[in-house]
Amino acid sequence: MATANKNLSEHKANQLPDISYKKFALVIAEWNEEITQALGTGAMSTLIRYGARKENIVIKYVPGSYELTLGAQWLAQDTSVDAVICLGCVIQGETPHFDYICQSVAQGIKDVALKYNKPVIFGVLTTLNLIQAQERAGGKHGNKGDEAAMTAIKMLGF
Ligand code: RBF
Repeated sequence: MATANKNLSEHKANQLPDISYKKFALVIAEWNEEITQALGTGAMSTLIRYGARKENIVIKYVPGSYELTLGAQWLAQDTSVDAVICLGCVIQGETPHFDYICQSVAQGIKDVALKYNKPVIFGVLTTLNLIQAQERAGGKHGNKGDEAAMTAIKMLGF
């Protein structure tokens, strides 16, 4: 996930849609929980800050990032859900099958978005180590959960 050159939270305020009646679903992986909880907190606070109602945000947990796709599918098939935000953290140094997990999740999330024709956002950190993940979960590179939420909002204004 590029961080130094691009921050997906940047926007022109007058271009954002009214999300006060939009329904969001967050699916959060429990693996690397310290990180994914911080991503979830960032996503929630951004949705609320830009007008979403707490009662219109559902949060579901899956064991690991590999399960995000199926969790996203279960949420996306609910016609009342406008956008799904997937949050996870895969750390390369600690995960021999890093590439398999990352590729599967990236493809899977894209497939769900296309199948249900709604935003399904890839908010999965894929880092070399825990420090890089911390830097992107509320540290010096911001909070990618926040950016994932902003991406969902922007897509709803497409
Ligand atoms: N899930 C993650 O979300 N992040 C990880 O870094 C991660 N590392 C894993 C390392 C190993 C050796 C295994 C077996 C699983 C890992 N998982 C990780 C869990 C994975 O996403 C999934 O939950 C399990 O493989 C069960 O399908």
